[in-house]
Amino acid sequence: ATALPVVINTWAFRKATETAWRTLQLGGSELDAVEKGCGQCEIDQCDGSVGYGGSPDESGETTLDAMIMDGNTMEVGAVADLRHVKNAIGVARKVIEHTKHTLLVGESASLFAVRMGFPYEDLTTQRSLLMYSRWLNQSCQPNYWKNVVPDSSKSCGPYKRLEKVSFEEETISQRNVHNHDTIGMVVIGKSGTVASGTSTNGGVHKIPGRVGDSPIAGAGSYADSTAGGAAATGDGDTMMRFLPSYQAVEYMRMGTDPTVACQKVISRIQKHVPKFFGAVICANTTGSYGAACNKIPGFTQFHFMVFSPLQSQPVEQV
Ligand code: SD4
Repeated sequence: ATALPVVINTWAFRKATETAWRTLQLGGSELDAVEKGCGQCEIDQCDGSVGYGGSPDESGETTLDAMIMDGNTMEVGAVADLRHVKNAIGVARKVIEHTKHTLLVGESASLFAVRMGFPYEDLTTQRSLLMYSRWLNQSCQPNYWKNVVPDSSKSCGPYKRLEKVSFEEETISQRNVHNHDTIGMVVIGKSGTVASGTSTNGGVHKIPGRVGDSPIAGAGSYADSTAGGAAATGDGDTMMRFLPSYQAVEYMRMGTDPTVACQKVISRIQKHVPKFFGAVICANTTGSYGAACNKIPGFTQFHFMVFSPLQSQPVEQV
């Protein structure tokens, strides 16, 4: 038996894994498998944190981040703060295929998507409207602000800047535990070709314009057919500063076992931000794979999915 091909993705998003696997079986490329696998989660609105109808921002809108990377050519296509288009990873794929750019953002990315034939539609659903109105009317937690105070009696802002700023330790809040579950996927084909991708609707009640780690090459995911692939999930505002996916791939290039590579990446971030919420998965070109997460209260186990010729039980955990 051989360990290739392999499909590995963050969280127990089984349908996404199966879709990627089936795509390979039907003769699709590794990039096709990543696109279809992550695209399945966009259709299924996996955990409410991928695709339309989730994570409304402070103005109530759902915006999407996604990327796809070809580990043979080292090309990346990505979209960030994408509005009104559901199939974010599909648009990311068109960025690779039809442009010399790597990353398109905001409404301009939506216009590009429309030119590529994607429907322009409302990403709001009953669920996201309800989340938004609850947030406005009840808690109105300013999840992503610091060193500001409400300018009015309403605690959801507008905010004004505090002149004298105080140091705040990064703490775990509800925002980063379990409402924040990107799909990140690595596919390695029979011949060792690596592709990777991500798709997410980012953080709940984020500040409009916020872009996370998911569409950033080396942060959200990374693929290099001479070493392996990796993908990350978690608090993107923290994780994107460390390029965890790039680092995991570089460790594997040096011969580090995939599990150890993921652990080293997590502990490096943890040294600076002890309570960050996040996990990394990776696989090398022989089909060995691994994962690690930062174990914090409320997040002591991380589930991920693996499909390979050696795998009978796809859900794994660390
Ligand atoms: C983000 N990393 O936008 C994404 C969210 C996520 O598990 O991965 N949650 O920060």
